[in-house]
Amino acid sequence: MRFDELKRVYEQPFFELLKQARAVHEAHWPENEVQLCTLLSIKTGGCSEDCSYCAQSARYSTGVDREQLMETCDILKRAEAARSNGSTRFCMGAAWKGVRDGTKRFDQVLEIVRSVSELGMEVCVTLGELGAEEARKLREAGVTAYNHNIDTSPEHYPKIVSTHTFQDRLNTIRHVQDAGMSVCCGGIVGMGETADDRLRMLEVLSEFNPQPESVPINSLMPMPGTPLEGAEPVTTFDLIRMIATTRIAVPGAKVRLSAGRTNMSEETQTLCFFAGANSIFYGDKLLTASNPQAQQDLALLEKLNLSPQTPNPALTAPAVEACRPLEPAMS
Ligand code: SAM
Ligand code: DTB
Ligand code: SF4
Repeated sequence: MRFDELKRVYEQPFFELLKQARAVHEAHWPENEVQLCTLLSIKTGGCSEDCSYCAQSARYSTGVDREQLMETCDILKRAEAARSNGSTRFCMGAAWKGVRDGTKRFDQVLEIVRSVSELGMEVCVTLGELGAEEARKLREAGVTAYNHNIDTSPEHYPKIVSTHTFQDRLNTIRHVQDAGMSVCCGGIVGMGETADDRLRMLEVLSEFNPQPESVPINSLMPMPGTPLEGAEPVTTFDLIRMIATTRIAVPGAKVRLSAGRTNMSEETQTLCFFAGANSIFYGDKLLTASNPQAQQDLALLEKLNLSPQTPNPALTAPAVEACRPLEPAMS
C-alpha cells in the first residue's frame, strides 16, 4: 500500500479505523487464534553494531554481558519446554552483525537448527545479515522463518543505526525470500519517529513481494545505557492505530504484538488483539528484557475467548533424545 493511502487509513476517526481493521482481520483470520512464539537468546551481548535501542550492542554500558553461543543441548531443552508450554514457534536470536558461510560459528548454528527443527515447531532465527548462500543453507537445515526487521522508515533509520544501512537490511530480506524462507519483518515504535515514519515503514513492508509472513510491532523498551533510554513512549492510542493500520496493510500476515507488553495494560493489549494482532511472544523473557508471565497471558486469552494457535499436525515430532556430545561452544 502506498504512503498516501496508508495515511488516509491511519488518520480516519478512531472507531472507523478499528472497524476497518476488524473487518480485514475477520476476512483473513476467522479462527480467533493467537500464535504463541517463544524467544531464546542463543548468543547474548557483545554485538559490533550500534543500534541505539539495543541492550546487546558492545558500544553501550547496559549491564548485558557478552556470552558465548549456547550449547545445542541446552537450546534443545529450552525448545522442548517451549513446546510443552504450548508454543508453536521457537525463535532463536543472536547478537551478531551477521553470519558467514564457512565459519565454525555458522556450522554450529546449522547444527542447532537441524536439531530444533526435529521438535515439530516452526523454527525462526534472527542472526543479522545473510548472503544468498547462508540463506540457502539455513533453509535446508530447517528454518521456517527468518526475522530481520527494518525497524523504522528509511529516512529515520540513519538516526538510529550507523554501522549498517537500511539497504543492507533489504538485501538480507531479498536473500531470505530467494531461499524460500518466510520473512518475519517489522519494527519498533517509540524511537522518536513521527507517525509519517511509521507509515513509511509500513509502506516498505507492504510493498515486499511477497508480503512478509509475519510483522512484529515492538514498542520500544527503553534500555538503561542505550542512547534511547529516555525516549518518549508512544501513546496507547497511537499504538492501537499502528496495529490496526498494519493489519490493513498486510492482511495475510501474522501481526505480532512484540516487545513492550510488560508496559501495556490488559485493556490496551485487548484493543490490539481486536485491531488485528494475532501473535505474541510468550514466556517471561524476550531476549534480554522481560515479558509478561505465561500464566498471565493464557488467562488474558481465556478472558477474551481467544485460543492459542493449535500446533500444525504435520509438524508433530518425538521428544528430545539424550543430547549428543558437542564441539566446544564459540563466541
Ligand atoms: N542481531 C539481529 C538483528 O539485528 O536483526 C537479531 C536480534 S535483534 C535484538 C532483533 C530485533 O529486536 C530488533 O530488530 C528490534 O526490532 C528488536 N529490539 C531489540 N531491542 C529492542 C528494544 N529495546 N525494544 C524493542 N524492540 C527491540
Ligand atoms: C522482534 O521483532 N522482537 C524480538 C524478536 N523480533 C527477536 C526481540 C525483542 C527484543 C526486546 C529487547 C530485549 O529482549 O533485549
Ligand atoms: Fe546487534 Fe541486532 Fe542489537 Fe543491532 S539489534 S546491536 S545488530 S543484536
